[in-house]
Amino acid sequence: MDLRQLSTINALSDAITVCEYQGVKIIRIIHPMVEAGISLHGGHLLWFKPAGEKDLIWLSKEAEFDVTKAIRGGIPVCWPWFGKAAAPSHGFARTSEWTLSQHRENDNGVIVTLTLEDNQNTRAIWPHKFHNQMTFEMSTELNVSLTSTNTDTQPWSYGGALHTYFNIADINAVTITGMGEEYLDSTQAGKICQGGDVLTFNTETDRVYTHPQTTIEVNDKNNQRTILVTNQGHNAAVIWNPWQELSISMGDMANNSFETMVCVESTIHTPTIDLQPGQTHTLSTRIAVQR
Ligand code: TA6
Repeated sequence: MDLRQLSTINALSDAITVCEYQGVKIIRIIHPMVEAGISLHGGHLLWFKPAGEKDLIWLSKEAEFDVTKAIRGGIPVCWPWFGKAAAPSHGFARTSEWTLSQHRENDNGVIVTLTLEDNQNTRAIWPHKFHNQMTFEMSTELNVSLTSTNTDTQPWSYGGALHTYFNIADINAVTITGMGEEYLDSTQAGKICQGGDVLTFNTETDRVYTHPQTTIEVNDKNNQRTILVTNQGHNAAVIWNPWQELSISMGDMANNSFETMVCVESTIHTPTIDLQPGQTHTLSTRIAVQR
């Protein structure tokens, strides 16, 4: 199914419509500067394409749209923990229903804001009160920010990630710089390792880089472009490609689809962020193309 061709169930403005696929509501943006789609299930950006550019974000052709599962590809919101720190893996934000709270547009692009607050389901998993706001600023660049507020009477702490899947021409020709040298290797039980200045791929790669530069550069050589990923509010950058064997084992990824994706994630890993009642923290990622 081409999600971009779904029929409209509600037009919010000239550029913004709501459509639905298998019970999942999608905010669809068709604007002279940008095309994008955002699922309310998960508060999850699905596609992003500035005018005249190839898609920047990868979405699995086998992605499952099921309100009990996370969507494979796009930008999953991992919150309030990263990975298997607790269950479910990567937290519950990516399988929760978010609310559209604001949308604005002008000649330059579109801004969409979604919110997620604690409810009976979230408190059964994680017993805290919170208010989360996701803001998507979409123009020639994409700026995604997740602002978390402690609305409880007790402090709590959180981790997570904006787990962006990038669309690349060929993983064998991709190089990444700016991720720093030290990483925890998740394929070796989190062993602390030192890498070089330039990361290339020829096997499963699952790393938590502990001292990334503010901007990480993904050289998508066969698309003749460099994707600049500028993160803030993070303390790590996770880089992931499952390679062939793991892709084959995953029901929501085509067997060879690892060749055209790589994740570079704005991550709160260790330490997690402590928020006192009323306090706020923002995790963000800005994605731009340089030619
Ligand atoms: O961010 C990397 C990672 O944590 C990997 O370990 C890998 O499992 C990936 O995320 C996908 O996780 P998911 O729960 O979406 O299958």
